Amino acid sequence: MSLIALTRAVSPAIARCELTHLSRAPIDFERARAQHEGYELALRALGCTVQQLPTGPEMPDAVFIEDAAVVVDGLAIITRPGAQSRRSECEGVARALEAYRPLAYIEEPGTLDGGDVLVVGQSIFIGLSSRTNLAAVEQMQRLVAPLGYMVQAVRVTGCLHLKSAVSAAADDVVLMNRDWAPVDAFTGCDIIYVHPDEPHGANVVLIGQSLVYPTAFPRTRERLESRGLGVTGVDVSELAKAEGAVTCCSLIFTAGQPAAPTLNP
Ligand code: CIR
Repeated sequence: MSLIALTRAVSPAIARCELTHLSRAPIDFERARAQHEGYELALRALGCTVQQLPTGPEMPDAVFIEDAAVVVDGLAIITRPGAQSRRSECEGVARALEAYRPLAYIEEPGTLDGGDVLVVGQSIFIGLSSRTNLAAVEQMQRLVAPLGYMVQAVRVTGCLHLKSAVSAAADDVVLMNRDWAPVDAFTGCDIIYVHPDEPHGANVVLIGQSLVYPTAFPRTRERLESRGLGVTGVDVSELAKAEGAVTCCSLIFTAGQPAAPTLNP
């Protein structure tokens, strides 16, 4: 089944990005662009067809495309990002996704960033953060329940998004910083903890059985590799200054929908 990775070019205005937990540091645009290209190369090497959307100076954070939508089997949900400055990103992402999925929308008073949505099998964990509220969790629940997904809200503290604290590293395995999200929400999963010196290391992209992971976290990478997980390292240090990690730079999904089950074989 072919995998699409939707990405979005780095905005020339990335220096004006939103920041919540980080102090502003100068971002080298050309370097950020080159790192983003390296990230896209890694996705291609792991079998994704990369489709890059254009950006503009009016959307400084557009490269973090994950926040504009959530794609599951059978549906793409266009979000209503918690930061007002990011809402204009959604239209272009919706136009790209309608080729692959029926669309649904998070509506006012709901706010939701895709970075707060972690899908593990049929479970969807949604972070209650400074960007995502309970109204959006309830809307998500109504949208995905008919597709067989279970939604669980998880309180996030000390970081921007749920996926800054915990992300999927394999089927039923998560990589986690236990200071930023409650461990007991993930009792059904096998948990790998980030190295204590690398609190920002809990965000990893999972493609099939392979991982794309920042080179900035070598000690946590060792923990992943010692569990037999294959890791491709990417340098995303400039994007990290904009409070981005690796999952946020793509929306990865199957192009074709799984065939309907055969009822009478
Ligand atoms: C923001 O604050 O919205 C951006 N500067 C960073 C968003 C990163 N998104 C993500 O991790 N899903």
